[in-house]
Formats: sequence, structure tokens, C-alpha cells
Amino acid sequence: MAAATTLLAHSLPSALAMDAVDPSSSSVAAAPLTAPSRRTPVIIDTDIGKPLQLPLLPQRNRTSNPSNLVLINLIILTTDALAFLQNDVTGTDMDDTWAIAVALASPVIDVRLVLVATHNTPVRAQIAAQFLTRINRTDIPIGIGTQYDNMTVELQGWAANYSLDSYPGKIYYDGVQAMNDIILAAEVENPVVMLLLAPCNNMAEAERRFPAALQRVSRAFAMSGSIYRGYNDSLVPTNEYNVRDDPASSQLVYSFASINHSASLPIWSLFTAPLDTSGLYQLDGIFYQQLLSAANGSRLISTVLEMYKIWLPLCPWANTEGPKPCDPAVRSSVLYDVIATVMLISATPERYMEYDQVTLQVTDTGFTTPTPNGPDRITAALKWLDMDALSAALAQCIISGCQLM
Ligand SMILES: [Ca+2]
Repeated sequence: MAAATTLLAHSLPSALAMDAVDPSSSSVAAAPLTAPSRRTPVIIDTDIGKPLQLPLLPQRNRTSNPSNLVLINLIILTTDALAFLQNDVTGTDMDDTWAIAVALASPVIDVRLVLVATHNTPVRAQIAAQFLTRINRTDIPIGIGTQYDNMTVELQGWAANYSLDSYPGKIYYDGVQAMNDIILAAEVENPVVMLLLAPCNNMAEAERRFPAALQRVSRAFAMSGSIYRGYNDSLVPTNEYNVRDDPASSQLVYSFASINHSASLPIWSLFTAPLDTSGLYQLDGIFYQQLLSAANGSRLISTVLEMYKIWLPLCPWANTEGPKPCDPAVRSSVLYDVIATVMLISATPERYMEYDQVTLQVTDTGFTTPTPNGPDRITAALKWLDMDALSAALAQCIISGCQLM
């Protein structure tokens, strides 16, 4: 279980540090454009994000000797949690639940807010509250993001009897305001990191209402986009859901990582898990069986599996995505959002996937199209190197903590 109140050491991985920029500079043109060797451990300095050539400490010492390591102690996690169905053909997914489980199991980050996003956010907050209550993590505040419809949320029946007023932790009914307040109250010496697992409408709302708060953010990790591959490893890129659902908001967030940066906008280093990699990942085989075996002794695992079993028959599209059919007895659904979370929490993400800088344009219809010379530059996980290694680490993470991820 993550320590929620202690400053925690986190070594930002070398591959993901390559496009870190100095927020004090007026343009991202000043950012180092040549990636350090992926074999070179790089740690990102606290609030300015410059890569430092410091050796990684052994894993077991990472949290015990934070003095010379970066501290990432403030994570705002935005999610279209937790399993809803937009209509007959598209919607969000069970993967948010898994991603939250992984984020909360990591000892190297401190989740300060789960900000539910898109469509029927009050109902999502109800489901998130039920989930966090079940897993004994009501220390995590929940913010209700911008609501723009009353869409049916498939798991709302699962949480139908849960009153937000009974949540032992904090419920912020204006979640974007809460995000602002939490960021501005954060320790200035520590970076603020966003974990974006949903369409970006809350970020657009924050930019409109609270631009100073977003200026405090140094980097974001997002499940977002489709660079060279579409769903199911299609050779034809597509407009991935998190971008397509609100292209204008995604255009705004990607512009925070623009090559020709507007002085009025925040400067973020943006790391993405596009469909190229995240669309292929299911927890499967012996690693999934390890989870099943541990379920009786783990409220976290048993709750995630319970939700998975309820969600699956309610989502006719679930078995149209991913390399293999969903089966709660055999494997997970596609865990898109988990991959972005792994990029954030892992000390060795280069072990699992290959990353590269991509300059691209977010189109008005939600495509993230590689485009020479910009306008936006991100670092994306583009190819798998060792999926089994990640599955082994992920199962261990969920069962007993993410120290070795
Ligand atoms: Ca999501």
C-alpha cells in the first residue's frame, strides 16, 4: 500500500526523461533534443525537470534514501473510471480500475486526487468511492470533474446504494477547483505530475479557470493516441477514444508540449502510451493465474475481479478489442490505462517497451498524426520489448506492492 503522506523517492526513468524541459525557459526549443542513451540512468530534478546523470540506487534503497533522488509526491490522477458504456459501440473501460489499483500499490508516488472525468461524472465518483472504500483507500480524495451529460454508467448498479455523503474521505464536488487548490498548496520543491487516463476536458477546464495551477505541472503521463498502429495492432492509425471524445481538449494539452510554445501556456513534458503498445496489453497466462490465486487474501484483487466480472457482459464491444478474448478466468481485458501508469511508476520502463520522441499534430477529428516539424513533441511508447517481464512485475505489484516494477 502506498504511503500517502510521506515524501517518496522516485527515479524518473531515463527513456522518459529525454524531452524534459525547463519550465523557466520561454520556449521548449531549449529542451535537450538528443536523447541520452537508454542505458544511462537519468533522474529528473525536482521542479525543473532537467535530466541529471545520476546512478539509480538499488531498488530496495530507493525509498529509504531519498536525499539525492527526485521526489514525486503529488499525482493528480484523472480517470473516466470506472467502466461505463457510452453507447452500443464505444465507451470507456475496465482498465481505469486496474490502473488505479496499480497506482495506489506503488510506493514511489503519492496520489493526491482521483479526478473523475467525462460525461456522467457524479455517477463515476460514486463508483470510485465504492471502489476505494472496498480496498480501504478512502484516504484518497475524489474530485468530480466537469459533467456534460447523464450517460448511463454500466457499473452504477454496483454502487447504486453508495452515498457520496458516506465516503470517509473527501469528496470535492467541484473537482477542477480542488485540483487547483491541491496543486497550489503543494510543496514547491516537488514536481506535480498528471496521470491522464481519460479524455482531457478537465484539463481544458482547468486551463480556462486556473492557468496558474497548470503552470506548476512539469510532466504528464497519458493513455492517448494512435501513432503508427490502431486498435488490435492495425497498420492503419486511428482516432483513439481519449482523443476523439474531445479533440479540442487534447489539442490544448498536446500544445503544452509544443515545439513552438506559446508563452501563455504551461510547458509540460508529455509521455504517452498510445494504442501502438497499450492496445496490445492483457494480463494473461501464469501471471493472471497468480492474481486469481491471491484474490482470497486481497481486497484489492477480489474487488477488481468482481468489477471485471460484472462489467464484461455489459460491454458488447469488450471482446472486439485486444489480441485475445476477455475471460475473467483466464486473462484481463485490454489494460490501456495501466501502460501509462507503468510509464510513471516504473524505474525500468525501458525494459518493457521502446520509446521515441514523436512530433505530431492532433487533428480536429482526434488523430495524432506524426508530422515533421511539429507542432507538438511527445515521448511515446511505440514498441513492445518484453511483455512477459511487465506481466510478471505487474502481478507482483498488485499482489504485494510495486517495489520491483
Ligand atoms: Ca480511461
